[in-house]
Amino acid sequence: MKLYDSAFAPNPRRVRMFLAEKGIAVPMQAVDLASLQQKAPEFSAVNPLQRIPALALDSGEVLTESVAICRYFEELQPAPPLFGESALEKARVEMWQRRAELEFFLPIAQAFRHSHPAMREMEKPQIAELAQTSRPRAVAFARFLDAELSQRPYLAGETFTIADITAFVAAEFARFARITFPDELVHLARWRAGIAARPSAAA
Ligand SMILES: N[C@@H](CCC(=O)N[C@@H](CS)C(=O)NCC(=O)O)C(=O)O
Repeated sequence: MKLYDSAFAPNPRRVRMFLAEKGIAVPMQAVDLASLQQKAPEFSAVNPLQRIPALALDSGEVLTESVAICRYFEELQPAPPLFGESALEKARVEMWQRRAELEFFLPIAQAFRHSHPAMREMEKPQIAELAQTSRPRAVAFARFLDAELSQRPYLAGETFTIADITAFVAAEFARFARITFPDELVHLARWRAGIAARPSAAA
């Protein structure tokens, strides 16, 4: 088994955090996005979509999509549960995971990809207006998260889940997209500080 990874990219970070929470070690191979190694024939043979992370299994099969890779490890090693346990918990985690990904991670990624000079070769064409409209979308969702996090410690309830990983990694990445969250979002700040203090945040 081998995980194709990159130190600074947010999607691989989600998988590294997830593995750290589980205490699972997987051999990693770095893919250098800056030199467009993901588009070279060698990596394109691994993932024709030319994106990381990708998990190559011993059978030769390759899993991509960060959440699918995490789901695989959750099934292999259920403890600690990061996708919920009861029917209702699992549905809540799914709801928050999708909200975090579609309403928060995506606009932050779009703002970065469509404005940062380093992304010129990866995002063609770069659409400045898309970056501009994505920033307020991300901040609006941060306000919503703040209100939700005034009610409970984590997005999906009392325990830390993959939804927190997705939203935390997005929030951390926001500064590279020149997005700042208002100081008044104190519940969001409390939640972020708590997750930043977890050993997995350093993974
Ligand atoms: N939906 C995929 C997205 C993967 C993705 O976009 N990865 C970025 C790094 S964070 C990438 O490989 N970018 C390379 C490129 O755009 O050429 C997932 O959840 O894993």
